[in-house]
Amino acid sequence: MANAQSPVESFLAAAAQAAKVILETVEKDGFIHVFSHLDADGVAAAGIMGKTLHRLDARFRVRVTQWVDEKIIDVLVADKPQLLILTDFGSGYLDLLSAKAADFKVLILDHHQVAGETVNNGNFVQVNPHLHGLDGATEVSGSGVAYFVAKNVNAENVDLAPIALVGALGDLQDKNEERKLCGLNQLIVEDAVNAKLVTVEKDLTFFGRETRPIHKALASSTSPFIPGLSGEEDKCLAFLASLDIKLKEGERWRALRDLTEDEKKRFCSALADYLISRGLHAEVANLVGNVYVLNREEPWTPLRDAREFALMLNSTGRMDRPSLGIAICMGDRGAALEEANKVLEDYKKNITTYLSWVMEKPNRLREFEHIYVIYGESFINEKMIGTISSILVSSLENPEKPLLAFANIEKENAAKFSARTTEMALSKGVNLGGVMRVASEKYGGKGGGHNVAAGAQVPIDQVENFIRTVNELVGKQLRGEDVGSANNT
Ligand SMILES: [Mn+2]
Repeated sequence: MANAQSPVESFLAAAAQAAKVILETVEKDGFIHVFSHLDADGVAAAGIMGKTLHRLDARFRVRVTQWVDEKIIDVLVADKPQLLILTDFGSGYLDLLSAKAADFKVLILDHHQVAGETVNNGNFVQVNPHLHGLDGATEVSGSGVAYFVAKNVNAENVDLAPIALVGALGDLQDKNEERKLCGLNQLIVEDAVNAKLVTVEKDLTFFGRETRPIHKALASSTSPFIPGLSGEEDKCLAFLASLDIKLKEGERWRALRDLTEDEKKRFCSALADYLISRGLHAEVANLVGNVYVLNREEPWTPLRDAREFALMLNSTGRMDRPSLGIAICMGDRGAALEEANKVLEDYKKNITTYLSWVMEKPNRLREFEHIYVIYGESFINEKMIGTISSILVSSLENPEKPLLAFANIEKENAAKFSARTTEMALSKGVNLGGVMRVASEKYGGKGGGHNVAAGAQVPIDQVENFIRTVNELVGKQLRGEDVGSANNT
């Protein structure tokens, strides 16, 4: 770096520059179009931007979608916004944006790997940790980037810090010791704690530990995903009974917080044994860790625990109801929350159905030399494929192999792939962003992403070729060979 700024300082300077663009646009009463990704992080980012613009009394509109493509950009620029803000995606589509939107003011607030060039006419401002030597996979999420911009717009927006943490957890950025958030995320944690909005506790990381019957909390665990227990309340009941843990106090179901220290120890060590007996050693570390409690939320709602909040946002995006998630991020606790609760329940049912479907027959989850592949084909909804691979990646027998999952997108005659890597594969040099880009482009598709999580879309008749190539490329990376980066410049 040419100047003496630290990476964090130069990132924050970029966020301040983006804030200036927003303020200038609002001052001229310009129309602003916010466009965001539909996962939990993207919905959180949309909520943060929505709230920020609402507070400025700006004229704006928010839309959420699964990806950026030519058709979508055509629609966006047809609105003739004075400012187009992309959150939680955009950096992977710079060439496309430069070709289609060069005459528009564009803010890209993203944390994905950067691909292509921004048009050099002063119209584009990009805020992305990768441009400052910071890791976008673990140190800050899309909603975190949006948060730093929002905070520069107005210090009052510090109250959106909890939403940025929800987004980071939704993107699984807590893959650190004791499931802590680190890097720029840690700065957001400090903001939230200082404002008394969030408390950080160390406990079992299951959802509903304050409110839910223990067997239900256990059955709803997807991080870790515990084969044989996750999604299976009956088996969880039997498991707890075998540990001699009382489930009820009189008529009332006990929650995890009601367990005595001794019971909690017994429960944890039995779960650890269970995971180890299934070869899931790495998951033991995920049982206990930092829990992020949103102090102002009602204890019996899913919004109280930041990870569960993230699951709810994800559910609204994946079930085609992202406006509910955005409304909740912007502060709605009435009808939107009530409706989102229903969406969340449906979503959980879907996940359980898909997971048991995958495990039911061996040809649905196939093992190759260097990777696993879930053949979701037309059974798994393509919007759920990323969720399913995130849940299952750390539960497979060989922790060295990344997991690919795909589902067909019938109307586009394409297959959508989602890839997730394990910590072990990552430490041995696997970078899925590069693999997905190189392999998909070879077969007329497109792809890219982070080193730990990436995606691709390929023509349906090229699925087998694509899988074969991904398997080869991952093998090469494991041998230390370079296969090309996620960035195609
Ligand atoms: Mn994200």
